[in-house]
Amino acid sequence: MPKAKNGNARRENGPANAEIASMLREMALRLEMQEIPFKPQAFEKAAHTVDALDESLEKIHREGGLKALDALPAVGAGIAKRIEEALATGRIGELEDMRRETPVDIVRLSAVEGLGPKSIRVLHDQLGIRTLDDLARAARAGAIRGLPGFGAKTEAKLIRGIEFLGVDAGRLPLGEAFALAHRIEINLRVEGAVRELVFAGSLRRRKETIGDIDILAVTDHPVELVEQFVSMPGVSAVYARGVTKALVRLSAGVDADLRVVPRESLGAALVYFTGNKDHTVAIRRLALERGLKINEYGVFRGKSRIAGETEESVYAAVGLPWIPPELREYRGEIEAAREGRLPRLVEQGDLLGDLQIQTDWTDGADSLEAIVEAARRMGRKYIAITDHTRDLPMARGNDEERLLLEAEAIRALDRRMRGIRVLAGAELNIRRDGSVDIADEVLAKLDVVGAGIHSHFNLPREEMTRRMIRAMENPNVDILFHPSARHLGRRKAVDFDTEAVFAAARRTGTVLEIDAQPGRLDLKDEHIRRAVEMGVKLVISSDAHSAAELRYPEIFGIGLARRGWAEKKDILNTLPVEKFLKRLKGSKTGRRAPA
Ligand code: DGT
Ligand code: CA
Ligand code: CA
Ligand code: ZN
Repeated sequence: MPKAKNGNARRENGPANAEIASMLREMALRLEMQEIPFKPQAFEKAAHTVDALDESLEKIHREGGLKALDALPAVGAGIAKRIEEALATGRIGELEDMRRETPVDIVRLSAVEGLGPKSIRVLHDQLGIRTLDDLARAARAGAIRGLPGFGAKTEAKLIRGIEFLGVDAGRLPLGEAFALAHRIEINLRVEGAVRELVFAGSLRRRKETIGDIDILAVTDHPVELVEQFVSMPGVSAVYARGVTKALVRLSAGVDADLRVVPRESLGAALVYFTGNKDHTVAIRRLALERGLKINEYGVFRGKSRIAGETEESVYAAVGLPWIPPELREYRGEIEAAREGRLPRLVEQGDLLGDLQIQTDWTDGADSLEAIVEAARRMGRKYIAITDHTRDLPMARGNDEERLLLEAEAIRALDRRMRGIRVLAGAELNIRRDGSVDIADEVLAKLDVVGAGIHSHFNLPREEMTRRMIRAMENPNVDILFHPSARHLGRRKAVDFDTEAVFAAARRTGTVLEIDAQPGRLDLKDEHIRRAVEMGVKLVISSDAHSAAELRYPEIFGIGLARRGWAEKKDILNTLPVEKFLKRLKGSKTGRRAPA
């Protein structure tokens, strides 16, 4: 096997290999969980082989068929067949069956030090543990120590192991919390007892993970509302209930906190319960300086209430303009408010375009026509279709020929459409060395080119930084997609020098993406803020793989951008299409569509 480990060797193996390797690894874990002898080791070894390949499995298979796969070291006929299946369909049927049979998150669970597949099976069968969160909860509740083969010591070790993983087991990604909140809202509004219902806390601040869901309600029927809340579907335990408040556990693994507040206190309660704590403590300090008292019921001078019905009134009482919730992290927003230099944050409704969308030409679920029609109906003025390219055969990535075919289809559709401009684009793969997987002369024919990291996530910081900068130096790469390549709860951000990368974005005129997929949220808030400070331009895009996901920019992207202090002028897809295209570095002659 050619195992050129020196960095200069040209490497073609992309994520396809990595994805197949992880499927094989999961097969190994699951076979081990079933206590099947020998096979797990075979799959594990094959996974190793795949990881170390210098060529893509797709290419090996294309050139040499099943025989060439079989000829790989440690890959026998059975495993070769499964690799072939994965290449053709993106999945291994047997693996899917095993996942259905025992629906445990075996990959993340087995990452916990001291926890192997056989123990995972016991934990699943005895306690119904499926996820890392389940495990953390059971261990902390002392539910594990009684199981056969486990003791208090093992339990303590598991807790340490979970903590070491750095996964905050108690927190929910924003996207999941949002979906839950939406269901709660529907349940609470159904009877009509609610006059006002608002989410407060970290959810309102749009933080990327949520500890618990805080809800404020105004109602004339508090008792009924509390009753409705504790008995809604999805409540697994009621921790506390009173006349005006209740705290429940949801089976999704997070708590929800309801408080009924008087109408005239809603603003004060919102300020108090939106937080964050440091922000509200600072507001209270300002009140004290003015001889005022502030709490969740209002702002008081002596016994008289001088403000509290609206948030504006509360901020005004301490001499400040209203501060948007996304800024309330005690990161300089109070000084900025006092000095009249709060940013004029980008808003819902500002976005005219969407610059990253996949269709069923590659791994999207919907056809080009369906996606474009959905985007038009939701009011987008322009969208770029950016299907995957060659190095992602698992996603049926386009080679040059197919990419140009798709671009033709896009242009034909664009000519037929009214009210929306459809741009021909691509989502390229940034290779290990910073080159991209589509030839320049083809890229020059597209309207918008994005490139992202989909492989080699673990390069050392300097190499990663060089790689990203080189990709941005490509005159045809307009946008760096999901710059840190993180996948929340699954893959951490790649290690890169943000200062150097943002400076290069500025210098080369490369736009950075705020990817609004709830599993990505990439760039993240602090990075957006720094990029904005450095004068880098951004776009907020959906990274949609289906029509329903086209809403992600409004649901998640805008909030994220606002947490990064981004204004409308920082976000290029608030511009009309012609102006937008002019701001792309690639918008040179020859880039526009030949009629
Ligand atoms: P989370 O739930 O961990 O994602 O974060 P938050 O910010 O939602 O925090 P949470 O749910 O504990 O409390 C909601 C808000 O209530 C918090 O942002 C500020 C306010 N709050 C809670 N406890 C205190 C407190 O002890 N003092 C003050 N000033 N405010 C508090
Ligand atoms: Ca909370
Ligand atoms: Ca709370
Ligand atoms: Zn991508």
